[in-house]
Amino acid sequence: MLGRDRPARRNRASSKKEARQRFQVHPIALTVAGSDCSAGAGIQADLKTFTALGVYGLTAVTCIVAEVPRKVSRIEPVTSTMVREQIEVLLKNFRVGAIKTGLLCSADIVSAVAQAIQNTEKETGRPIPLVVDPVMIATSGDNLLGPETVESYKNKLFPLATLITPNLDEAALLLATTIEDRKQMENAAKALAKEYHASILVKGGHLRGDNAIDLLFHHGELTEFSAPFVRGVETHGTGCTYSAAITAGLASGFSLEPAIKQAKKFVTESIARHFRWQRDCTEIDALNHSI
Ligand code: PXL
Repeated sequence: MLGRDRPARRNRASSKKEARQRFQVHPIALTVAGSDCSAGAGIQADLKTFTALGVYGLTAVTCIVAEVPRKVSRIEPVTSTMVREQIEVLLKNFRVGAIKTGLLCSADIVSAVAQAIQNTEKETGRPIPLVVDPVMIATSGDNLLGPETVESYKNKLFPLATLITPNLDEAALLLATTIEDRKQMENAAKALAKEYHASILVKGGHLRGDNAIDLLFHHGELTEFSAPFVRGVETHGTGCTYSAAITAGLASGFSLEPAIKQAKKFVTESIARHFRWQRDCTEIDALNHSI
């Protein structure tokens, strides 16, 4: 009897362990962002990125954008109450390893996101790494936010951030300055880190050069992340993909620098293996998130 019992108990124990691994250890990340119906940016890009990097993705939708890569046609926000409810219900029920924010659309929504994150962290006593991609200006040049929303970011969301990831235009807007070279990029990263007590990754992709260079200012040190600039591809959704990939790394337990290194590689490869479709003499490109 005993002899027959033992392997059965061991089997039970090992299958319990497997179940624990399958159901609890799998990393989870949450994106709080807008829906891009053309699926190159926003929550669609974030989910594809999370999946490619082995992370289960959750979403809280902030707005719906009717658009194609070169043209934003219409943006409609979700109510701030609904945004808050999505975040709270997710954070209470899933063990989220990291959160990112993308397009937040209005000052009320920025404020609701900050409150929802703060409230649940207070309740659970567990701070969650937060990556804020301050989506203010689309690659197409379209201004996506008004000045009161930018103020709400500065006062409510940036103070909660682990990492803020502005591109050059966004960093320049936040500091009311211009950024045209590497030295000015360094100064911007340092100034933003000092102002918001967060790590800052300034993305220099828009500076012309052979390499796309980003600068991280983290714990008083500057680190450069560089990759060959992929020319001739329209890069709608690159910023979303990059910040989602960093968030996936943090949710998987990486510290900041390895998470950024993995993310930079992922985004560069997604651009290099892009899709391209031709219709009526115009081309549409899209990042290819599959690995
Ligand atoms: O790429 C910035 C961006 C982010 N999120 C959504 C967008 C866009 C740009 O168009 O639509 C939903």
